Amino acid sequence: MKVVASFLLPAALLAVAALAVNAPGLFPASLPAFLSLFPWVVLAAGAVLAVRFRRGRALLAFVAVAAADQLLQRIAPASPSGGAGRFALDATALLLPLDLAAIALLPERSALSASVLGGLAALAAQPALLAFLWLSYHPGLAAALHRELVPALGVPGLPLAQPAQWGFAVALVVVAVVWARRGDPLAAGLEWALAAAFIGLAAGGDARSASVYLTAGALILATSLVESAFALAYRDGLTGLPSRRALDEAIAVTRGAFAVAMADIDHFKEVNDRWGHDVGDQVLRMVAARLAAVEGGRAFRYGGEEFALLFAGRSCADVRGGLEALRKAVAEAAFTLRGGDRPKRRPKQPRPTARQVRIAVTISIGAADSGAHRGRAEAVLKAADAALYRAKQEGRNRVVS
Ligand code: GH3
Ligand code: MG
Ligand code: MG
Repeated sequence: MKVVASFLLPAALLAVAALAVNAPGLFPASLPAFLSLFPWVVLAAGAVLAVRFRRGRALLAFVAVAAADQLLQRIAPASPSGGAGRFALDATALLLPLDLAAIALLPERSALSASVLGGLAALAAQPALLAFLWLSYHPGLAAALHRELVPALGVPGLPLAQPAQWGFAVALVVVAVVWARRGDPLAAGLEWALAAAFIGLAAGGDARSASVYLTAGALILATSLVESAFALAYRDGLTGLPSRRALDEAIAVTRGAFAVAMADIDHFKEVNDRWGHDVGDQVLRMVAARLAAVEGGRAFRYGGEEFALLFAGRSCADVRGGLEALRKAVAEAAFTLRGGDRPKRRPKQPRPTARQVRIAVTISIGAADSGAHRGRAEAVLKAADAALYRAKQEGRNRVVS
């Protein structure tokens, strides 16, 4: 799913954009009319999504792309080889990647925060500044934007001037680092939007075909926005496991028999009370990682310190051994806490530091299967919960089915 969202879909959208530019005959004759409306529809829908999902950075990115698109379409075609048109093209090709990189670096804020309004003001100031620079006529500046500054550091023969090439190179690296470090779907969308803008500007086509690529980039950004909202609804942010809602849907689409196990951390309140909530969170993550590795099943965070395991095509008898092994593995695991002074590399001779503590954690598990409940999901979950209750009553750290 992740691969589809972050690679296949963007690549497919870019491929369609490339076909629309290079082989318009493949499309209905109304393609040009569609393409003249396409940017407006995508950018407006993107802006609405960004405001609705409270993604201020995405809103800024749509505005930046829309502004670049308008500058290219309205000014660049007038005199593509020199004069104001050339200046507009060079300046846009330099500013757009730098703007998108700066947007990626911003912290996420809701669409109407002060920093987003500041960003909007900065974006609005850019065309005004460019117009001022052009009208006050600094020929040196216009020429510098188009010059080959260091012959060895550029791709010769690209229609994109060297400063813009550098802008794209810097932006692609910056956004890729943000993507890798924050695991941020919006950064993934921005990286693709940059790639699309680069193709559009470096392909040497007219402003209209550059616009097709820019808008395809904005469309990829909009899909990454939907993807991140989807992840919010179906994934638990703390443990990375799918959420209870995802479990409900997974059961609903399961055909045939299935088994469900409910796992609950024993005396977890005491862990919180004794070591603090942050340590409790770490324990939750560690338990979640072990549950996620269960064989033949999928783990979900059901809520609080309670997890669910779904085994499609299995009965209680089938999964009992695996659950027992899981319970044992958690009980025997030494949960070593990460303290602030924990060494980055494992020392040759481990020496306990003041903040290195081991906490004993156990889980109780209750399991039920669809056989006894004619497959009714709610009843199976209820039965697993009842079995979990019995496991607690019987002394915890055990599996009951
Ligand atoms: P039992 O063995 O009967 O399950 O006892 P327990 O203490 O685990 O159960 P109880 O339901 O009394 O307490 C659950 C605790 O889990 C209370 C709540 O503060 C804590 N908890 C729930 N969600 C989180 C979380 O996301 N992070 C942390 N740190 N604690 C959480
Ligand atoms: Mg508990
Ligand atoms: Mg509980």
